[in-house]
Amino acid sequence: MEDKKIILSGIQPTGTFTLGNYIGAVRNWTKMQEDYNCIYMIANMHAITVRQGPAALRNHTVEAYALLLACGIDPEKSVAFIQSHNPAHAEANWVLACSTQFGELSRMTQFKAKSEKHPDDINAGLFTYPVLMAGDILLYQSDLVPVGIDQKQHLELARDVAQRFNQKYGDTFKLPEAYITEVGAKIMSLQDPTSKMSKSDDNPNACIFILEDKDTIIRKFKRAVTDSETCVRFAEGKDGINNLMSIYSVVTGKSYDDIEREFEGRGYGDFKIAVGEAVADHLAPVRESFARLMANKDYLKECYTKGAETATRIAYKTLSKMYKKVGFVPSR
Ligand code: ATP
Ligand code: LTN
Repeated sequence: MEDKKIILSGIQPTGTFTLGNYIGAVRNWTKMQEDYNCIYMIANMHAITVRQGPAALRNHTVEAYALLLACGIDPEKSVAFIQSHNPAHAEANWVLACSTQFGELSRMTQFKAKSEKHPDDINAGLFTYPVLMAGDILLYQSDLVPVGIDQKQHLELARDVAQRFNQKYGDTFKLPEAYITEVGAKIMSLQDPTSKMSKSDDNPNACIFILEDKDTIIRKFKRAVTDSETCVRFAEGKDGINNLMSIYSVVTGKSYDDIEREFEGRGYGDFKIAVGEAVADHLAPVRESFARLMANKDYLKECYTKGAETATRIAYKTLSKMYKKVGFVPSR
């Protein structure tokens, strides 16, 4: 790999990507491929912290991989792989867990939210999830981690764990930084604009899935919850409209001022249709490319096998350093 900064990020195969995943994460990943050494991962080990049917997980994993490529990740330029194909992740997880405190994991808001959502399955994996994630990042000596704002707390924990390990055992890990864009770092639910748009939302109208057809996308935007005003403007308390404006801004490249001018004197109805159309048109090439890729599973397999080989080679350099530092005796 050339001497460029290292980017790493991951996405869970818990369902088709939403517009939130696309705008907050994957869209930015594609843009970084020229200037950085990029490593992107389908985090299937993270996904089983919440119950997944085995067949669904298998399908979603291959689909998520195809979606990464369909969104523009080029497997020739970036390393794109499936987490469970690289055993270093599970191994690093254990060692790092022994440098992570119970108290700091207890403070993770995602753990609290997911425990509330699944009170009958508050498993240990859900609790230690951020340790696995810290390993994902630290194994590759990543400089930057492009994520949506919901992952910021996990990133901070990864830095703390790395720092603690470095202090205890000597310099081992580079300290990673979160890379979070200003617009689109948190796309909100279309039905409850005070909560995050999430793949696993029970209400299908709350989410735009990036493979949905144009009519469905427009219909969902038409039903989006807004407020009782009629003026399209970005302002405090107008969560629904603010959300639609940031989506429209990202897919069209227009500023908030441009958008306010464009819709001056026009109602929310017109604006919602315009957002729906712009989003559907923006996503059309992704849908087409996804269909082509899914018709060629052999090619996908070739790509993820190769990705896993490269990822494993890079990660084991760090893992063997970790093992040495903590005092594990080498087998030969
Ligand atoms: P789940 O609902 O299963 O927890 P998710 O939709 O939150 O899934 P993840 O796989 O956890 O998706 O996240 C993948 C990436 O997408 C992360 O970088 C995350 O920060 C980002 N992301 C997720 N939802 C949003 C959102 N609504 N707005 C912006 N970024 C998001
Ligand atoms: N936890 C992340 C997915 C993820 C990730 C990572 C993101 C797993 N490993 C490493 C960045 C870096 C999420 O989006 N829920």
